[in-house]
Amino acid sequence: MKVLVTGGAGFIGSNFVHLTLRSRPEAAVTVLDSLTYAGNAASLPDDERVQLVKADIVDADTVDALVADADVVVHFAAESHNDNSLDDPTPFLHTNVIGTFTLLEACRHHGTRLHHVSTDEVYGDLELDDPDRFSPTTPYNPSSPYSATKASSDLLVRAWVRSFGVEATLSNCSNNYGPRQHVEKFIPRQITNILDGQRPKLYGAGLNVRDWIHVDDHNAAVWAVIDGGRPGQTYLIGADGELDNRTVMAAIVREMGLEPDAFDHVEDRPGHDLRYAIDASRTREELGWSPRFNDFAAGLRDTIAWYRDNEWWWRPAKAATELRYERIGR
Ligand code: NAD
Ligand code: TDX
Repeated sequence: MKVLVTGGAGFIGSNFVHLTLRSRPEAAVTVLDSLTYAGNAASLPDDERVQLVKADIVDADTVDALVADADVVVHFAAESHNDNSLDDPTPFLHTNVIGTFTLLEACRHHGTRLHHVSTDEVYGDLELDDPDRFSPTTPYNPSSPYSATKASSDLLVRAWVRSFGVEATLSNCSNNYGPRQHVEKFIPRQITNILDGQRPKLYGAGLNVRDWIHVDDHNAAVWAVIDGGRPGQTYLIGADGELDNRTVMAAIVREMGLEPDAFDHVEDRPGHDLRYAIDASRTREELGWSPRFNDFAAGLRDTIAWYRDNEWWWRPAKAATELRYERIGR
């Protein structure tokens, strides 16, 4: 089975490639990735079953040739960071919207099976006490340029399924954590700040709730959708892992041996979504998937250990990331 993974040098995509090599002996993987600041060839396994093609997802000729040669395409490539999208939305339109369009056209021409990886942020946010969680019928209501472009890409996929019969599935997942996540994101930023002797940074009061899932659980669900998902269908992926940012910060600080108040409150993110929460019952019931990493404290401990042991991986990105945060005052 030839699997084309777009964005496979990023956080979730590279973990998907590792999982695929471990669990699918018949699979050969081609990664299409332009290696932006968020992509890292060193995240990929050194294995003859993996080939990296450095190309932009909007490069229609390259995308067409790679799709022609694939049995299935898994589309992770995206600009993925909300703070960056507030600073400059341009690359988000380019990659998330035009990139997804380019890939859809290639899948249409070659009749290739596509799985599109998306986010729960397309649904906007919830009140802290809202009894309902996001479900496949929740109306789209994105808040940031990032989530608006991901919502756009989802709608393009749905339209290409309906109008052109493209055989595509979609999944919308909650916040991932685990190894190889860029140091701009919440959990790795705090861990690497502490390893660097710098204070961690909490946005606003830290009351915002995220629904954490281990990256391997997300990727196992992606494989479950590829294997058993119905074309045109959307599957929500989450592990019932709601925690507010203060609680996650407290767990990191405690686990790394610091005093409970050893972090700074910094200016809040504009338009900051308050709460995400996923109802994954369709995915669980229809596909028989369930998360295996049900102990967040243990998963966090392993993630901290990974960053301690792999400074070579994150060090090159750290200074530039913090400079960018300094410029936007967070
Ligand atoms: P990431 O930023 O770590 O990785 C993105 C990858 O895409 C990088 O390797 C980058 O080089 C590549 N890329 C970016 N622009 C490209 C372009 N124009 N052409 C080719 N490659 C390009 O992101 P991630 O956190 O791994 O997220 C992967 C996907 O999962 C995204 O679609 C994101 O929206 C979605 N998602 C992420 C989360 C999360 O918690 N991180 C949750 C749900 C969904
Ligand atoms: O230093 C920080 N301090 C802080 O309090 C950072 C970087 C973030 N935060 C807060 C903001 C959010 O409430 O932590 C929470 C998580 O922030 P991010 O890691 O930036 O993630 P989020 O904005 O929730 O989006 C993530 O989940 C959905 C991914 O980045 C997206 O790609 C995915 O679609």
